Amino acid sequence: MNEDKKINGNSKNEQLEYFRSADSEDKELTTNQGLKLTEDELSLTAGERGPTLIEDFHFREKMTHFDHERIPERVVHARGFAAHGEFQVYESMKNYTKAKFLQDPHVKTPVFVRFSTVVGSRGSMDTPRDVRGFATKFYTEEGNFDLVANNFPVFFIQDGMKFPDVVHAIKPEPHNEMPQASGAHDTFWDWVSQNQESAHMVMWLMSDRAIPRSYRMMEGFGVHTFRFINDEGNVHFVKFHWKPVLGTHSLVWDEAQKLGGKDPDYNRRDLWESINMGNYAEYELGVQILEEKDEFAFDFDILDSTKIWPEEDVPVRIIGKMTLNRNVDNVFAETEQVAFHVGNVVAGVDFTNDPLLQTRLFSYTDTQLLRLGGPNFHEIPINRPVCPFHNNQRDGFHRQTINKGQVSYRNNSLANNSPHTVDEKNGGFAHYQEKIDGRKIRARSKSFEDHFSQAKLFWNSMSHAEKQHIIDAFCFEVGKVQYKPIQQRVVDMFGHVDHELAAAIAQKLDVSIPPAHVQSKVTKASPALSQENTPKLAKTRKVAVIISNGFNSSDVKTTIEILQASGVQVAILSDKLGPIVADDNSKLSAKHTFDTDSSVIFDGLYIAGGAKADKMFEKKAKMFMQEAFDHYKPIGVSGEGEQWLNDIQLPSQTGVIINRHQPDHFSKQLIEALAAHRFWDRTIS
Ligand code: HDE
Repeated sequence: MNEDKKINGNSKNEQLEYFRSADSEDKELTTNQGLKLTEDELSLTAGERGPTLIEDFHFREKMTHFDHERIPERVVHARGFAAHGEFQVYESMKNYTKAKFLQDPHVKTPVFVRFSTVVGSRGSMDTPRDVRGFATKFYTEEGNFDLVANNFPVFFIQDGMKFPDVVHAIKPEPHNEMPQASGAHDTFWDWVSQNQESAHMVMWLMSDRAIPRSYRMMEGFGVHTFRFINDEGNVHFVKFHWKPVLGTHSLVWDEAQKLGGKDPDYNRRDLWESINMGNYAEYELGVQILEEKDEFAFDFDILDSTKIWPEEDVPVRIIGKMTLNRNVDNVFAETEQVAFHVGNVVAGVDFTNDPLLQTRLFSYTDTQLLRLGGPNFHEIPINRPVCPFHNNQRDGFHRQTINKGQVSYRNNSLANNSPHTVDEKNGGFAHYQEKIDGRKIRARSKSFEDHFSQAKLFWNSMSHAEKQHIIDAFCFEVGKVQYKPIQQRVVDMFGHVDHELAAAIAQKLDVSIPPAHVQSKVTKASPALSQENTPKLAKTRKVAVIISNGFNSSDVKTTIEILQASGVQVAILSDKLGPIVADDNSKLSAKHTFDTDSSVIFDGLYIAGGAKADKMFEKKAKMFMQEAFDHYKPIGVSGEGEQWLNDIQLPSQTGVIINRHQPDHFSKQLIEALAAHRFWDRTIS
């Protein structure tokens, strides 16, 4: 194609603006052919009570469009939510890569990021136990670079040949389409127990990482080993990381399940509202870099996608920051139509022979051909590069460009329209010339054989609470399996990881405990794997301030002011919407009620009560308090709130803070408690 028409300026925003349709205020209603219409709500009939006529081209156009308004959902990662933003590198990465967007700290590269769950269908809930997709499209001046990442650093399988199998196993079972968005069923655990290479990934899946509190509080990992190549042609191995500025935080399982009903859009709402409020989602880009000579320096294979490079051994170097600062205008046009491809790279980034990566290179284009209906999906506004693109391709479904002239092939002497190739020195992409010498075989290297050491490393790195969550998750998921031999096989498999883990699950499932001597002998831990060691901030956390008529004005208002000054979001909650009258007759307006919201929506509670609270109010406030307590969340109380707290007699009181007319001190403690996020040392009865 020879794309001479400039779609607009070079920025992605300007480009999208070109395609954005204006609001229809004051416009004449027409058909898609431009015919002005006199009526749009009555179909054409033979008489007022007669049959509808096939002649009604307007009705048929409107209905045909509607009938075709869905496209196939993604076979995995169907449920997603996305936002626009920008990326800036902190310092030039010239020594390692020639990728232009990683050279100049002043350059802002537009990005589009789509977060997703993997298993559930497009209408499923946001908070199942699942891996999350974290796919970033960098619109660089040298073309699009897609970092199609997940929030776990490893994957289920080592070779993409098994991808259809693992996906078929974890998706709803085909005979009855159950369960939705869940691995808690026979086919998944049958598959796991027969594919020991999944052990490490399954540990992550059973951990708190699989139920993120927010897309803004989630790490991202490129998973595979890629290559960086600099101007001199020097090569390094590289792994990509996203580190959320707010730290990595999770829900608890009971909360995640309740949120599925109370607010199935919990994660997308969080991102949408945060961006609208100016609480932009921020992530730092990190790279682990290895010299080529160190390819074989580890006790695992760096081409194996079921392995991490422990951060303590290969430090993550932080090289830039991404800020998501703009919501989409139209979910279908942008989030649904965006087409990522792990093969969209720029000069300076290249692939390795990781067999998982190699197979992904086929799958992504293939899937878009079906989903987006043909080979021209790069012309859809969200997928267009911001730089010009020229080749002599034409035609095909949904072609937008009107290519002119007689010639549609390159190197012609007729039309003078042959785009010329570009050498490497001038930005042309040349594949890394890796020397390959081997037989054509279907086999896997012996260096991929150890499936349990890093699963054990992960286990060793968990805190006491995190380990308990993993045990609980196994008991839930495998407990739902109907076929007893599968449960035994799963327990036996994880007996090769850790005996304590396997024994705890075995007891709950009523299967045999595997022998202790089979467990992995690894004793090392990697502190970077535990969420206990993540940044902890109260900023953007959401607190329900629960008040009734007669609440103590000075306590509550000072507390709210201090919380808001530290970036905490405050939601006034009562038994009805509208003004709630304080003891000094001033008012606060409630925007939330016990009917509209639930404790699981909030990170913490401040229950101030009110002298005029009735029995029903008291009962509901106590229910909120008990549930938040059971979810290990911070709870602040004052006035009647303190009485109610005493009434419910909580077994231990860490993270419960009492305000006795010292709102300054109280607020400071509450902010610290919100930053701590959860109080795992509580005894939950
Ligand atoms: Fe994907 N994956 N994947 N994947 N993947 C897709 O592409 C595939 C893998 C990831 O928000 C599909 O457009 C194979 C690893 C994300 O639009 C499909 C294999 C990682 C997204 C596909 C993998 C990912 C996808 C489905 C094993 C983390 C969502 C729809 C060889 C590094 C992108 C689509 C979005 C989507 C294939 C494994 C990340 C079918 C064959 C490992 C974030 O092409």
